[in-house]
Formats: sequence, structure tokens, C-alpha cells
Amino acid sequence: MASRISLTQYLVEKQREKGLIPAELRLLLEVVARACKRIGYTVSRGAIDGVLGEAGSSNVQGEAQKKLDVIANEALVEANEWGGNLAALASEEMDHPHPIPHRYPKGEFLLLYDPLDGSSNIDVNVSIGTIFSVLRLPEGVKEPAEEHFLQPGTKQVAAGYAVYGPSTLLVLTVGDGVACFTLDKEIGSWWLTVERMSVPEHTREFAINASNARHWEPPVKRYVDELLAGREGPRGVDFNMRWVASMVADVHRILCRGGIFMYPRDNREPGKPGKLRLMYEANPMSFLIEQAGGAATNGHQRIMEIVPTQLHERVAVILGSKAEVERVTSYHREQG
Ligand code: AHM
Ligand code: MG
Repeated sequence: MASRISLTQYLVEKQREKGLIPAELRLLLEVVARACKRIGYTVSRGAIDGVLGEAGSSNVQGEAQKKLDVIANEALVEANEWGGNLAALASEEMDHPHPIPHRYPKGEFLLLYDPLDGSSNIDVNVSIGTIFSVLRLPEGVKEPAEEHFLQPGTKQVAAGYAVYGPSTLLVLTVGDGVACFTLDKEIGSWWLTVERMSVPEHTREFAINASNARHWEPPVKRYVDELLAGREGPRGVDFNMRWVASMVADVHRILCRGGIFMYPRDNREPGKPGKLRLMYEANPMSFLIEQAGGAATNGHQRIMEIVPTQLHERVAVILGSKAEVERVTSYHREQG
């Protein structure tokens, strides 16, 4: 058998040989990966263990929580709060940041996550996942509060996601490219299966929830109309459409073979700049996509440069193959 590289070995190399990450960050990422392993196992048990269906509660965004949203959130809190590497953590499923209990030592990192992305796919056995982002607690801060999380995506020191699909995968960046690990369920190890993921600059595949077409703003409408016109239209080629409705799975496809993913701002709720959340969905995915050679904007600016004003802030998302993201962004610019 060819020798394999485990997640631990990969991270130790980043720490030791390249001096890219401190030991505390490596340990933190291993804890997150372990929690994802546990969540993946729970997801796979499904109806046998009664984990499908509604939890009967709702989160801060007013969305009904599924049982697995709650279970996954708890798994990440439990795995991380005693490790000594975190100052605080924040989640889509918790109104406010969760402080590290006083009985445990505190570290210098902040963890943000969407514990179970693609909640609408849980009960129909379609790929779902966990998305996470790691920031540093600003220097000199002793008691972390919500305001300390409000850093732009460029400050992320690590980001990644797990996909619970046909295989359980972990895709990770510490700012030195994007690596993909596959969970070996018998042994319990994450093996490195793609050392450097790369998003092709050009693509003929796009992902958007077309049922919202009537609410889109003109630049998005123009772009999608041009794609739909195919060979006979201004682009002169046919495009293909894919929409899993789990951001983890749609972004994973783009990291594997290119494409463009859009959840634009629309006119359904004019007060909201999009559906997806900046800090634990858009920022980590943008970091990964940029590290793999792609681009990510909200139509007007690079997502990672947005300075957040709220923990659960929403943002329009256009990410993937560079040439297409630049085209959509230029249509927004022309529109003014
Ligand atoms: P969730 O975090 O509650 O699962 O919501 C986010 C999901 C994304 O994974 C996906 O891209 C999008 O919402 C799907 O939206 P829609 O239901 O409009 O297709
Ligand atoms: Mg989500």
C-alpha cells in the first residue's frame, strides 16, 4: 500500500517545516476535525437513531431548527470548550458567542461555524456539511465579546468544511493552498486525498436557485439570461446548471471541477443583503476558493474585505471560477 499522509501529519508539517501555524492552531483544527467525524457518524445513523426531523425550536434568524442542527452544534461546543486553544466560539445556531467556561483554560483563537449546512437536505439524505472559520482574538483582549469576532475575512487563520456525503471529506486551508482529506471510517483517520485543490479559471457550469429569478437584481438577471441563451446567445457556448442546495456540496463541486455559485441579493426582503451568512458561511468559503485560485465577491467588493457589523450578518455571494466571478462583478459595476 502506498504510504498515506494523515491530517495530523499534514498539519505537523505546516507547523514544523513551514512555520505556518502554531501548535495551538494545529490542535484546535484536530479537535474540529474530530467533532466533524462524530457529526458525520450521527448523520449516517439517520432514522435508526431518530436524529431526523424538526427540533421544535428556532434559531436567531427565525429559522426552524432540525434535530441535527442542534446535535451538531452541541458536538462542536463540547469538543472545543475544554481544549484550551479557544477564547470563544460562535455558531449559526447560537444567538451570541459561547464563552469558554471559567473552569477551563482559555486560548487565543475564535472559532465560528455553521454546524449543519444544508439543513433542508437532512431529511432527504442529500449531502450536508459543517463549515468553520478561525480568527485570532485581538491582542490585549482578556474577555472576548461579540465585537471581537467582527473582523474581516482577510484575518482568518484557517477555514474549512466537512461534507457528509457518499464519502466523508474534510477540506481545509491554513493560508497555504487547499487540501482535501477523506475519512477512513474503519481506522478513524483523515487521509490526504487531494494535496492542492484548484479552481479552473473558466467554466461552463453555474449554480443558483432559479426559483428566485423574478426577485433578482438586473446584473444577475442579465448574467443568467446570457448563460441560458447558450450557444445562440452572446456567450456562444452552452452552460450547464447544478444546484444541490447545500453550500458545502455546491462549493465542493466547484473546488473539484470549477463553476460559479451565486446566492445574490434579491428583492424578496430588501433589507437583507442575501441569504447566506458572512462570518461562518461566506468568509470561510471565500478563503478556500481564493486559496484554490478562484474569486469571491458580493457583486461589488471582495467578500473577505467586508468589515462585519453583526455576528449573524448576511451577504450576497458570488464565488468560483475567476473569469465568471469577474464578469458578474463587472455587470454590477456597470449598473452602478
Ligand atoms: P442553512 O445553513 O440553514 O442550511 O442554509 C444555507 C443553505 C445553503 O447551504 C444553500 O446554498 C442555501 O441555503 C440553499 O438555499 P435555498 O433553500 O434557497 O435553495
Ligand atoms: Mg448554512
